[in-house]
Amino acid sequence: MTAEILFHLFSGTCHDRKQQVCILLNSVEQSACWKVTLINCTSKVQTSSSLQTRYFVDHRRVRVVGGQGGDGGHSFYSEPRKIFGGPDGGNGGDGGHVVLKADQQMKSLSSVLPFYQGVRGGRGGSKNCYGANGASVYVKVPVGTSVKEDGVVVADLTQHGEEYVAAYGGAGGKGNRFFLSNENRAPMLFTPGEPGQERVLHLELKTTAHAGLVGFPNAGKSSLLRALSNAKPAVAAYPFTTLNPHVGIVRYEDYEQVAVADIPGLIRGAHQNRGLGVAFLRHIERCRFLLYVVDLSVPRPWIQLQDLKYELEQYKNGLSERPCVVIGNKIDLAQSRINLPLLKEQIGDRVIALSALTGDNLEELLLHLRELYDIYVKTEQSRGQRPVKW
Ligand SMILES: Nc1nc2c(ncn2[C@@H]2O[C@H](COP(=O)(O)OP(=O)(O)OP(=O)(O)O)[C@@H](O)[C@H]2O)c(=O)[nH]1
Ligand SMILES: [Mg+2]
Repeated sequence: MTAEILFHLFSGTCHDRKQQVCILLNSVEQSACWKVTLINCTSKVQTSSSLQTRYFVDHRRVRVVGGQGGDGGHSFYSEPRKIFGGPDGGNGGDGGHVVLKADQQMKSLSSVLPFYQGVRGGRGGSKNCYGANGASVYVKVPVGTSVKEDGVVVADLTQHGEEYVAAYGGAGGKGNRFFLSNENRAPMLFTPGEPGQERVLHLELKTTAHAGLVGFPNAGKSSLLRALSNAKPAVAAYPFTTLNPHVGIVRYEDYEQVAVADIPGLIRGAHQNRGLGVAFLRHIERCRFLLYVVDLSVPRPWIQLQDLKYELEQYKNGLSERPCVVIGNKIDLAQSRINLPLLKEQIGDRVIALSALTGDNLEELLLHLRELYDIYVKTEQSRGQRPVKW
């Protein structure tokens, strides 16, 4: 019976496991032992699901410290027939560097930690043995990461495999053998290793995604990203459900992939840090084209669009001029169907009316998204630059 229960416990999903255990517990005599197993299983479930939540991160502040150099050795050679063999303390090894390395597998800075310390160099030993150099610590960052120090760009990692030494390790100290001279045949002096370089760097991704979903809270941006891609941002009927950007990938039949970012909702005055503030305008700035999502069911939806463009323009001149398309969401609602012609009339531009909830007319958006992407790729190529591919 024990083996049977354990088999059921560790097969299937965690949620299933709990259910299976509950069912089995009804059929088996409940002992303290089984209760412990159940509690352990539940706590594991909670830990793993909280670890799985990983947001898209496009800027990070990192403190990097190179490894400390190893101390010089201090010893004198001695053997039975050669008691005063002279100084033989070797030099310490150099401390390891902290190196940023562009990797095309990385798409976000979410795995970059706030602090990195290089490996310490080894201490110099006797018999003129040098200490081992500390190994370099490599930090993988996405291609297109720009490194800033005190607001000044110090490196741009634009190619796969490109490296930037963020912090140099300290030099190793000198052992007492180094100080041997005609004047001093038995030097007692040795020096400690130097500390590694210490810096505070700001890493920024130049591109958050190809397309950014820009809209007021509750407009349905997250619902739309869920409908377009495999991303699963939270959806709820209250404002500011999304607090961090999410990136979903839209896949086309010819294997081209378009990255779409769900950016937290903007409100009037966002450029003055109202609502969730200017941080999210910065994410929008890093999108190549914009998808304005307007809730068609609210009265006078064109006001939302005007406000959004105004906020973008206030944040950065020309930002609202990026290639864009207006998406009228929630067309499944009766009020939306009344508002749609009014919106078209007011803005005099194309509006893709769809429903993220029911999936109505998503195809039109997918086709237009691909057109915007193709234009972006051609523009970059004509400028002699490589377009960002996902
Ligand atoms: N009827 C209808 N409801 C929708 C549609 N799209 C989204 N909703 C609802 O609108 C509410 C808000 O949707 P979200 O996707 O969370 O909106 P959001 O723009 O991401 O909101 P924030 O994260 O707060 O900025 C949810 O209750 C959704 O179910 C739609 O096409 N039709
Ligand atoms: Mg959202």
